[in-house]
Amino acid sequence: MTTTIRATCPHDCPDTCAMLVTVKDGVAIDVKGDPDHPNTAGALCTKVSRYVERTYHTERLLFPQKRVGRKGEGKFVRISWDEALDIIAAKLKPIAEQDPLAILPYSYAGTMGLVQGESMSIRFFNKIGASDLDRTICASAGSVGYQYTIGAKIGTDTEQFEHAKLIIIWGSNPIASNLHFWMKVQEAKRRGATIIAIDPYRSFTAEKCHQHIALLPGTDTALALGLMHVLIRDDYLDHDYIKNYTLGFDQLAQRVKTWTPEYTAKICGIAPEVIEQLAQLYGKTALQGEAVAIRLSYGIQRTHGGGMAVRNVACLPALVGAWRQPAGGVLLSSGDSFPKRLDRLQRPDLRTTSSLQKQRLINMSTIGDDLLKPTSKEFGPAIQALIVYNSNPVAVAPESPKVTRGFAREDLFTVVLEHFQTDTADYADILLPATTQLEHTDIHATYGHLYMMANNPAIQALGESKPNTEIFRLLAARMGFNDPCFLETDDDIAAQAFDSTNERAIHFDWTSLKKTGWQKLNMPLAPFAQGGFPTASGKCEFFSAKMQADGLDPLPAYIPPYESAQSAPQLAQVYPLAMISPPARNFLNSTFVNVMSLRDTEGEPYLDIHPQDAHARGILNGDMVRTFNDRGSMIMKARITDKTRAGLVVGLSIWWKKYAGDGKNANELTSQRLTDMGRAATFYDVLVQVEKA
Ligand SMILES: Nc1nc2c(c(=O)[nH]1)N[C@H]1C(S)=C(S)[C@@H](COP(=O)(O)OP(=O)(O)OC[C@H]3O[C@@H](n4cnc5c(=O)[nH]c(N)nc54)[C@H](O)[C@@H]3O)O[C@H]1N2
Ligand SMILES: Nc1nc2c(c(=O)[nH]1)N[C@H]1C(S)=C(S)[C@@H](COP(=O)(O)OP(=O)(O)OC[C@H]3O[C@@H](n4cnc5c(=O)[nH]c(N)nc54)[C@H](O)[C@@H]3O)O[C@H]1N2
Ligand SMILES: [Mo]
Repeated sequence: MTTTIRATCPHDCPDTCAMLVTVKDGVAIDVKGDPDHPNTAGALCTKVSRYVERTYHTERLLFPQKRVGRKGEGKFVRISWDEALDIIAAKLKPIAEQDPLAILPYSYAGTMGLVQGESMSIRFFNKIGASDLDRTICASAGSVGYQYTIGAKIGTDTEQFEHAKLIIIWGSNPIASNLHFWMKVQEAKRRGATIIAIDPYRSFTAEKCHQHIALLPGTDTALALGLMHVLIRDDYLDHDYIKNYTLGFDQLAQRVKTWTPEYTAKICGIAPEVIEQLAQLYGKTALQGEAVAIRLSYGIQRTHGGGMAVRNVACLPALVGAWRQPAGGVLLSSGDSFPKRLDRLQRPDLRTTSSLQKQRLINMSTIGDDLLKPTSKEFGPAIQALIVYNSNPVAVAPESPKVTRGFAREDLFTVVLEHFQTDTADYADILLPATTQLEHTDIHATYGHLYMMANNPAIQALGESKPNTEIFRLLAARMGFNDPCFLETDDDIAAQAFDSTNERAIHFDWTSLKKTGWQKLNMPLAPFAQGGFPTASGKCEFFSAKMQADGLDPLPAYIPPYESAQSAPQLAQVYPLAMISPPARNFLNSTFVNVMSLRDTEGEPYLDIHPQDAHARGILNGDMVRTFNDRGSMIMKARITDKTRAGLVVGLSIWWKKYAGDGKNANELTSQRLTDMGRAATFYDVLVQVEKA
C-alpha cells in the first residue's frame, strides 16, 4: 500500500519546507516538496532530497550503547534501554543532590521542531535545576542588533521579494542556505530587478548577481555608516517617514558626518565609488516609489561587531521609507512573528525557588573553556555531566582543540542522543539512538517565512530508536519526577505550541494543522508601512536608549574585527590572512557530511586562496596546505581561485573531523571571543597563516 504523509523539513535553515513523504508498505521511498506550499513550491534542496538515504543509512544508530574504548576513540558495546537509563539516572542523581548546576544540557538546532527541540528536554533540565545553556552559536548577535533598531525579528515577507526593484543580498548565500528565497530573487530578476551581493567571497549567489561588492570581513558596520552618510548628504531621504516613524535622526546625521565614502572605503577595502553608487541606487529607487529590499542574513554577524553590523543595516530602510512597500524593507528573520508559547513548552515554573536564585548560564560558544574550568567561586561547580542532543559540538563549536580536551575529560559523564556516530558521539559514555523527522511528531515555526508547519510521522521508529521527547520522559521517570507534564504526549505538546488567542495565530489548531500541514500567520503585508515598530518608542530607533542602558553606544558605530590587518597589525604580521568558513552547499552545518552522495559532491576539505597569496607562498593548485594560528592547525587541499580576495582564505564547512585527512576541521582555528552584543560566536573573525604542508 502506498500513502503520502505531510511532513516538514526539520533542519536549521530559513526555508522550513513542506514535504510530502511517499510510504510504501511501511517504508519511506521518496520525499518531495509540497507543490502547493507558496514558499516550498514543490522543490527540495539537494540535501533534503536525500532524506530517505540519510534515514535508512547503514550507519544509523539503532540501539543504546556504552563506551568501552578511550574517550574519543568511538568504541562502544550494545546495551539495553533499561541498562542505559539506569546508568544515566545513577550518575545524575548524586550530582543533582550535591549541586545540579554541575549538570549541563548542550543542544542546538539539529531539529528546529518545537516538540523535539524545545519541550520535554528543557522541562527535564528545569526540574533538575541544571545549568542553562546560552544558545548563542548562530544568530544572537544579529538578533539583538536587529531588536535594538526594529524591536523584534519581524521583516519583509519572503513571498514579497519578487516584487522588489532592487534586492541587496547582504551576508547571505541563499543558493546554498536559503534556496527558496533565491527562487523569489530569480523571479524578481526576470521582472527587471537589480540584484547586488555584499560578501567578501564570490559565493554561488554572488556570482549570479548583477554586482558583487567584496568587502573585508567584519566591515559591514562601516559600509552601512558610509551609505547613511551619502543618503543624508545627498538628501535621498523620506522626510515624512523619518519624522513620524523614527527616533534620533539628528544624532544619526551628526554621527555619520565623518563617514565619507573615502574614509569608509579604506576600512572596507573597496572603492569609494562603489559606496556612492550603491547609496544612490538605493535612495533613488526608493524615492521613485519602487520597492528596495535587503536580505540580511547571519553571515554578516559572525565577527566582533556582528550585532552593530545588523543594527546599522537595519537603519537603512527607514531613512528612504522602504518599509512603505510590502516588497521593501529588510528581512533578517521572521522568527518573532510567531506567537510561540515557550513557557508552556519548557515549563520554567518547574524550577524551585532556590534553583531560580542560583541559576547559571553557560555559553555554548565558550564550551571549550568552560569544560576545562575547575570549581571556583566565580564559575561555580565544574561541569560533571553533559547531555548532548540536536548538536555536534566537537565539530561545530569554536576553538575545537579546547572543546576536544574538555570532552576528553575522564571525570566528565557525557550522554549523546544522536542519529549517527558523529565526532561528538565518539566522546559519549552513553550513546542513545534518536528518531529522525520521518519517525516522530513535531510542529515548527520558521525564521524565513510565515507558515506554522506540522510534521506527521511517516514510518515506525527504526531499530530501538526513540524520539528525544520519549527519551527525556523515560529519564524523568527514572529520576522520580512525577509532575504531570512529563506524561504529556507529543500531540499534547504540539497543541500548546502557539498562542491561539494572539491574532496572528488565531486559527491555530493542532488537529487541523496536522491534516493541512501548514498555515500562514495573519501578518500585515507591509508590517511597518505606518511605523508601529515593536521598540519601546514604537519607532525605528536610530538612537536607542536601551543600548545606552545596556552600556553600549546608543548610535550606529563602527566596531572593528578582533583579528584583521587593520585592527590587529601585530598579530597580522604573524598571521596575515583572514579566514572565513561558511557552509558548504551540500552540508547543513555538520549534518549530511556522512551521506555519501553529498560528501562525494563536496569532495574533501578545500582552502580557497587567491592567486597572489598562493604565489607568494609557492603554493600550486591542488597542493596540500597547512593553515594555522596560535589556536590550532589543519591540512586542506588548496584551490587557487579569484572567488576570494587577496588576503582572505575560505574553507567551506562544517566537515566531520573524522572525514578529514588529519582529523581536524576549520574550528581548530576559530576563536571563543564573543560578539559586541548577544554573546555570540565570532567564526568569521580569524587570522591565520598558510604554508605548503
Ligand atoms: N546548505 C546549507 N544551508 C544552510 C546551512 C548550511 O550549513 N548549509 N546552515 C544553516 C544555518 S544554521 C544558518 S545560520 C544559515 C546561514 O546562512 P547565512 O545566514 O546566509 O550565513 P552564512 O552562510 O554564514 O554566510 C553567508 C555569506 O556571508 C559571507 N560572509 C562571511 N563573512 C562576512 C562578512 O563579514 N560580511 C558579509 N557581508 N558577508 C560575510 C559568507 O562568505 C557567505 O557567503 O544557513 C542555513 N542554511
Ligand atoms: N567554522 C564554522 N563553525 C560553525 C559555523 C560556521 O559557519 N563555520 N556555523 C555555526 C552555526 S550558524 C550553527 S547554527 C552551528 C550548528 O551546529 P549544530 O546545531 O550542532 O548543527 P549540526 O552540526 O547540524 O548538528 C546537529 C546534530 O543534531 C542531530 N539531530 C538532528 N535531529 C535530531 C533529533 O531529532 N534528535 C537528536 N537527538 N539529534 C538530532 C544531527 O544528526 C546532527 O548531528 O554551527 C556553528 N559552527
Ligand atoms: Mo546557524
